Formats: sequence, structure tokens, C-alpha cells
Amino acid sequence: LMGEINAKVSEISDLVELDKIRVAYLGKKGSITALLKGMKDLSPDEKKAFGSEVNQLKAMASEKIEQKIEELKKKEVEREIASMRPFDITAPSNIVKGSYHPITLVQRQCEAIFKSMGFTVEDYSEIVTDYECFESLNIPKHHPARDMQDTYYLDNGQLLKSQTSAAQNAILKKYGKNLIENGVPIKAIFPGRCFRNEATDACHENTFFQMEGVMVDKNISISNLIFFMKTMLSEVFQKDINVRLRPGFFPFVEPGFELDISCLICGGEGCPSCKHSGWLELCPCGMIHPNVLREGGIDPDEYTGFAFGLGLTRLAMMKYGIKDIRDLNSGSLKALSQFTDDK
Ligand code: FA5
Repeated sequence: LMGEINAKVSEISDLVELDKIRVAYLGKKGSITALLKGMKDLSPDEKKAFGSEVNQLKAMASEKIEQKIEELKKKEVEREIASMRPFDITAPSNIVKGSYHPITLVQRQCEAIFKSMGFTVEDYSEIVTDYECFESLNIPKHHPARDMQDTYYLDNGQLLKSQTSAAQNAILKKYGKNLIENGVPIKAIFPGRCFRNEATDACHENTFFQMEGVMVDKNISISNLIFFMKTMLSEVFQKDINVRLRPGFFPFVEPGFELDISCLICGGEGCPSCKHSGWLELCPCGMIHPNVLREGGIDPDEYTGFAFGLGLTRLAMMKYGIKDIRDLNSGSLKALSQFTDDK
């Protein structure tokens, strides 16, 4: 019987025919199954010998059929591969590649620069409380300094953060313990979206990005601040940039400065992007006011620190030569997709 099965199986070239053979021998009404059924009329000794032989036959037949199934399946795959069109890996593709937003690109670059200098990168919410955005920053209710930023208030009394400085208090509280108990300096940056009720023009938007930075330790001075600002700018632009530092007032720093960079759109000649002044306000900064440190749980007699509020959106404009800030929020893929990570 095995000889017969072998001969039939080797002639087969498709899976359907093969299954017919399987059913004919091993199916419920198959001939091997019938042999097993017929054993009931044999004596116990005959049953033993015959049974073992039939079982062996059954195992061999199953194995032969299984092998053939594998062989046929493999052939089928080979046939399919052979019938496929050859794949030309040198053919040009028309897949449209996505691109990162220019603000994302400079944000990532700034994050990498500050991380390499030991700063942590923090995330912060866009909706904050009056305490976070103003009171903890030495700006009491009804203080005239509130007029510096026309803020969007929500019905529930919260507000859309008008400056990333809103995260300062939380950061001081988060890392203050480690500073006081273990002497680990606070070094953090927090990039984020800010909102102000502004009349928009080429360099003002009502939604823009800032990146806050703080550093607190013993003996931190203005020279530390200037060092970090200079390093950041030379890394971002990869060339010397004209900067000027002038006094600036912010209730949460003392002394406070405005760091301007020479406008890279017009080379300092004057254009709409810099309001025809040749300079662009980029990064106000200063030494953290003692009241702000105290409110964050840090003793200003023992520790000092600096803070800065980099205008990330304006930095992206300068880096990529974008003349109008409104293009950045336009959502125009045609305009935005031309900027790529040049690193
Ligand atoms: C502030 O927001 C302070 N929180 C910065 C600061 C932080 C000072 C820490 C001291 C210490 P100012 O309102 O100037 O400051 O905004 C900071 C920067 O954000 C500006 O220099 C500018 O680059 C950018 N900026 C402000 N308003 C807009 C706007 N409407 N559109 C685009 N960029 C803006």
C-alpha cells in the first residue's frame, strides 16, 4: 500500500489533488482507516501485530503527504516570486517627504545645546494661574507691570500663559530641595507657546514661542548669564553675531537686560522685520529677583541665579531668513516645507 501511495503522491503537482489522496487513504472512509476498523474481527494476538503495522503505515503515509504539502507550497512561492516584475531600487520615487516646522527645528537645536551644558528640559502647560504667570514673579494684582502683556483670561479665572516665565516658580520648587540639600545647581530650560492679545505685524504674533532658562546656585553672576547667551547664539548661527545688551525692566529680575541681535534679514540696515531699527529684541534676561527666589523656597541671601526668556519664534525667523512672523503660523506647507534640519 505504501508503494502505491508513494507513486501517487509523487505524480501530484497541486495541493487540491494532494488533498484528495489524503482523504482517500487517511480520511474517515479512507482505505487505511478501513484497515483499522476491520481489526475488530481479529484475535487479540493478530490485533496486536496487525494494529502496529497499520499504525506504522498511517504514520508513514501522513509524513509523505505532509512533506509533499511543504514542497508544493514552496514551489508556489517560488512561482509567485518569478512572476513578479523586477524591483528597480534606483528608480526615482515620488514620495513627498514631510518636514519639521522651523520653530521645532530651532527649538530642538537650542534644547541640544543647553542639554550639552547640563540643563534639563521641562514641559509646562499652556493654561496657567494668575499666581504662576504674575504673582509668583513679583507682579502683584493691579501692578502696572501687568500692562506690559495684554493677557487672554479664561472665564474660570485662569489664563493663557503670556510668558514662559510662568514656569519659573514651579521649577524653583521642583529642584530647590536638591540645590539646598545636595548642592546641585538648578539648570533648566522650558520652551513653550505663549499667547498675547497683540496687534500683529511682521515681528509680532498673538501666538508665539519662547524658551525660558534659569540657573540658580551659589555665586551665580551676570558673567555666567552672558557666557550661556553667547554660547547659545554662536551654536545656533554658527557665526559671530552682533549683539547688544541694554538695561531692561522686568519685575522678576534685578538687574534686567534686553539682549538684541543685529537684524539678519537686512544686515542691520532697517526693515519691517526689525521695525526699521536694525536690531531685534531677542532675549530679555537678568538676575532673578530676590522676591522670586524667596517665593520659590530659596534663600536669596545664600543663592543667586539668572533667567532669560528667549524669543524662539524670532530666533527661527533670523536663522531661516523668514521676513514675516505671520508666515510661521500660516499653516502653508509650501512655505514651511522649504526649511530642513541642516545639521
Ligand atoms: C518676557 O516675556 C519675559 N518673560 C522675558 C524674561 C524672562 C525676562 C526671564 C527676564 C527674565 P518679553 O515680553 O520682552 O519678555 O518677551 C520676550 C521675547 O519674546 C521678546 O524678546 C520676543 O523675542 C518674544 N516676543 C514677545 N512678544 C512677542 C510677539 N508678540 N510675537 C513674537 N515674539 C514675541
